[in-house]
Amino acid sequence: MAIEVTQGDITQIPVDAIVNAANEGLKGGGGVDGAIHRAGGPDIMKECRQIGHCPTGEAVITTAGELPAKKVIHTVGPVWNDGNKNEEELLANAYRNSMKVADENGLMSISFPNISTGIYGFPKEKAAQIAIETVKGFLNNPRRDFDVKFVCFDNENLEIYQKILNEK
Ligand code: AR6
Repeated sequence: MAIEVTQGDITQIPVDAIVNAANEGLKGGGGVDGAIHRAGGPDIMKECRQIGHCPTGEAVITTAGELPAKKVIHTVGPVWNDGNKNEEELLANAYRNSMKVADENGLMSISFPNISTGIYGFPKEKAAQIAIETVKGFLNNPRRDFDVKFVCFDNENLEIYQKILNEK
């Protein structure tokens, strides 16, 4: 088991599965979702349309199109409201269900963007704690041999992840 943090564009880093921070309609959008569809080409959207919908906290899988990956796992993080709308549990679900889909499909290396911390406004520090705890929990119980990369785009997230991972 390996967890690492790196900075960059998630569409450029080869792995088995790239996780997308999508919306419930799987309609594409800005942020990392836009970057994934742009770099991966139209086949990803074709499969998203066939699937149609993904509830917050769940995850679905499509082709990776032209991306350097076998599959894209689309998950939907929560929109941050005031913290009393179950946001923390829903974010944990998004990470856990993405890992579960990777596991079910035999995808052993997986990269995550910082789900919900862009347009959806989730506080970054809290989101990073949840992401790391949830992924570690999944990898340890039962023990599983995955390579997980947290791909940070902005410096703030990178520093937060480095701090948390170095502390533990
Ligand atoms: N590679 C890695 N991370 C990226 C990239 C990239 N190329 N581009 C942006 N990020 P966001 P959300 C980071 O807004 O908050 C979309 O419209 C970004 O800096 O992409 O979950 C969807 O369709 C931030 O840290 O996703 C949904 O409607 C992180 O990715 C909505 O946004 C997540 O920011 C989802 O919002």
